Amino acid sequence: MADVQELSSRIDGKPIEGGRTVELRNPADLDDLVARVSLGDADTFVRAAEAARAAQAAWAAVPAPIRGVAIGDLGRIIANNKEALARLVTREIGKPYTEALGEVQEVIDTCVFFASEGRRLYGQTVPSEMPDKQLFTFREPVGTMAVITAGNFPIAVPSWYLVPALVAGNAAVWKPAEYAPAIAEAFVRCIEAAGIPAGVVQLVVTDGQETAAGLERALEAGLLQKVGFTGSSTVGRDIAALCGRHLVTPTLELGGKNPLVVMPDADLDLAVEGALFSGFGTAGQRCTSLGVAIVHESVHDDFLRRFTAAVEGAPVGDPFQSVLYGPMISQKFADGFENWLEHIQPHHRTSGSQALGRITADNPREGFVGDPARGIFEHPVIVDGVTADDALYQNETFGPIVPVASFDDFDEAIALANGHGYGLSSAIYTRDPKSAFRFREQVSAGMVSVNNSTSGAEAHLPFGGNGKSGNGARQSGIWMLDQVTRWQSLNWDYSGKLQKAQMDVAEIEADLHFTI
Ligand code: UN1
Repeated sequence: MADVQELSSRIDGKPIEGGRTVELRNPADLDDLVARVSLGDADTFVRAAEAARAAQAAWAAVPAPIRGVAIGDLGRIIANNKEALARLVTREIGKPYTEALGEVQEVIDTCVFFASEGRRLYGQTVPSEMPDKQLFTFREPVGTMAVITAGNFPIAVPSWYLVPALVAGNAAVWKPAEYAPAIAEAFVRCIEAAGIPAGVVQLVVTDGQETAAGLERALEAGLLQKVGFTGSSTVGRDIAALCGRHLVTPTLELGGKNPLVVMPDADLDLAVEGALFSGFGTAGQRCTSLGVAIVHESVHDDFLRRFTAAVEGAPVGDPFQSVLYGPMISQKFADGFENWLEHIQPHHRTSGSQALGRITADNPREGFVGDPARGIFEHPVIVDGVTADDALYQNETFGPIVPVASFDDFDEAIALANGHGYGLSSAIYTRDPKSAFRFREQVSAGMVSVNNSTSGAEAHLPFGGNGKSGNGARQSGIWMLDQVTRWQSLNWDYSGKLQKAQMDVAEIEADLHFTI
C-alpha cells in the first residue's frame, strides 16, 4: 500500500491546519487510504484571498517573459514527474492510468503554450484620427482570481486556469474538489518548485458550503477580481449570481449533454469506437462525455448491435490495468449516477451489461478486471428508445450510461442535439461535407467534432460552452488570455495642444476636402 498523505490548505506555502479531518480513499481500492485531509473553512478562504492579493502586485511586476520562463520550468517539472503525477491521479480519483497520463500531458501542453505567451501578450498600436497622437492597447492582469475546480480532471483543468493566470501576472486562490486534494497539493508544490513565489497560488481545501461563504466574503471585501469555476450548471448559476452582484465576470465551464450524431453514411465502426470512448471513458464523468447518441433510423439497429457488443466486451475494473473505465470518482458520484438509473422507463431498452447499478459479487460483470468488492464500480448501460421528453435526455447524468435516440431527417437530429439546452461539445459521424458543415453551423455547442468523439479537446483550441454549459467564456489557447487580462488603452498626444477627438476632426477633413 502506498503512503498516506497528511493534507491541508496552504497559505503562503505553509500548511494550515483546519478543523474537520476527512479520510480520502482510493475509489478502486477502499482499503487504500490516500490522504487524511484537514479541511479549511470560510475563514481559510478569506485569509488565502488576502494573502494572494498581497502577493499579486510583486508578481505582476516580474516581466512577462520571465513569468513565462517560470511556466516553462513548471512544464519541465511536470514532465519529469509525469508518471508519478498520473499514478496519483489514478489512485485518487480512479481514472485509468493511460487517461491519467494524457491528463498530465495536457498540463505540459498548456505550460508549453503559455510559456512562450510570456514573450507575446501582445498589445496593439492603433492609428489616431489626430496628427501627433498615438494610440496603444495593453493587456493588464485582472488581479486576484478564485479558481474552483472539479475532480474529474483534477490537474489538467486547474492548469487551464492557473497557468495562463500566472503568465499574465495574476495571483490565485485555488479551491480544488475536496475529493482530489492530493494531486492538487502535488501541483501546487510543482508550482512552488518552479520558483513562482508561494503567495501567488494559495491552496484552500474545504467543502462546497464553506467555499460559497468564503467566496462571498472575499468578493464583498473586494479581494477578488475574477472567479473561474468548472463544475455543475446549478452551482455555476449561483456563482454567476454572486459574481454579478460584485460586478465580477466569472469564467464558467459547466455541464454538458454532448450529442453524437450518426448519419446514414457514417463509418459505423468508427462511430462505435467514438461512442465507446466518449460515453464510457473516465466512467462517463467528463464534462465532454457523450450525453446522447442520435442515430439515423436506417443505421440505428446496426449501430446499436455493434455498440452493445463493444460495451459488453469492454474490460471494466482496476484502473491500473488496461480497462475501458475504472471506478466512480467517489461514493457521491456513484449515488448521483444510481439516481439517474431510476429514470429508465418501460419504453426504454437497455443493453451493454447483464445487470444494472453497482458491480458486486452478487451483481457481477463478466470479465471484470480485479475484485469489484474493493471499489466503487458501476455497470455500463446503453438506454435505447430515448426521446426528448425523457429525463435521461434532458439532464447530464455523469456516469457510464449512454442514452440513444433516433431520427429521420437532419432537422430532427439538430433539434435533438440542441433541445436539452446544454451546448458544450458535440460530434457528427458522416462522410458528407455538407452534413458536417450544416451540423457545425446549426449545433449550439461551443465545440464540434467531425468523425471524432465528443471528448478529447486539444489544449490550444477554445474550450467552453453555451446555454447551460457556461457563460460564453472560452478556456485554452489565446482565447483564455481574454479571461485573465483586461484591455487597457493608452492615447498619447505629443502635439502640444488640446486636440479634441471627434470635434477637431472636422477641421482636418475640411483641409483635405473630405467628409465622412
Ligand atoms: C472536462 O471534462 O472538464 O476534451 C475537461 C476532453 C479533455 C478535457 C475535459 N481534454 O475531454
